Amino acid sequence: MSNEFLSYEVAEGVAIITLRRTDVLNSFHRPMAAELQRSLASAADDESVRAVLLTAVGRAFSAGQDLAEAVPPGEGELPDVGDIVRDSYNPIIRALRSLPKPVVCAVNGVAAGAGANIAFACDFVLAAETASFIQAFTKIGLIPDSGGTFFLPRLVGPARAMSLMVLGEKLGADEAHRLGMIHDVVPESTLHDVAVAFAQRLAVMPTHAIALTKQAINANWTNDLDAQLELEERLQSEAGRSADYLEGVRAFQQKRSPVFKGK
Ligand code: T3D
Repeated sequence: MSNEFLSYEVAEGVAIITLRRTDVLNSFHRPMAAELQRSLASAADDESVRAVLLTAVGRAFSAGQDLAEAVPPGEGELPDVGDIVRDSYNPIIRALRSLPKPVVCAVNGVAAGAGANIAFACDFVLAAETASFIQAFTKIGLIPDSGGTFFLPRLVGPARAMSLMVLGEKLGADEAHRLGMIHDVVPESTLHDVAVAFAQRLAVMPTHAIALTKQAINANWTNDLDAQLELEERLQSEAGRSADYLEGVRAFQQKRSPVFKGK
């Protein structure tokens, strides 16, 4: 797979996707969004991949939509920004949530607009101490997209979500962690190594059970209790038929560490 605006590599069961459009703070234009969509599809299809790490180089994780693409300089007809949301961001958010493997996002700097909400759609967010999150949308007269209006109220409650989304103030990594929006905060110099090690740890866990857990978490956002209990019953049956379940129990009985194959 050849990419121009990001890199994709697989090592030790982890697909590492690194945004590399540093001159515009890794903001997304259609070609970079398409490359991320393709990379997520590859990670989903590749059996050797058991965890995904999404990160970036430079001083930002992503400044969201490339505003030069959204509103080209000069005269002329404006593109329908709803088309950009449909083509660029919605497929990315759907891919992140349906990917049957854990996705770690390592936020190395500012994550603004769609950049922030792509991070919040991942399963685990690790942030550098110096990272920050901004719902930059209202500053330019837009509404939060990329799942922001779905994830943020669920992460922090509707009142706080409204403040974040309407006021568009910068939220530091420590505060995001304190509010329960992200998994952890680490010193900037260690972020990459910590994130790779964390993704590698996930990659030797029972991948299928993690995928089913993710499925149940996705469903909890719309299910009532009865529907969720029924889903747990069905998914637990499926997990109980996996080789990893047998291995987990055998390893426990034999007082050794399990060797999970992800199936
Ligand atoms: O199509 C649609 O619009 C619908 C989809 C919407 C999804 C969205 O994500 S909407 C939100 C879009 N993002 C923003 O509005 C954020 C804009 N950027 C900023 O607010 C700030 O740049 C940051 C808070 C992210 C960082 O601030 P700072 O002071 O650290 O950096 P800077 O000086 O503002 O930016 C550095 C360079 O990156 C600068 O270019 P220059 O002057 O060095 O040549 C700046 O223009 C460029 N840049 C930053 N963000 C974007 C960008 N270029 C294009 N698009 C950007 N989003």
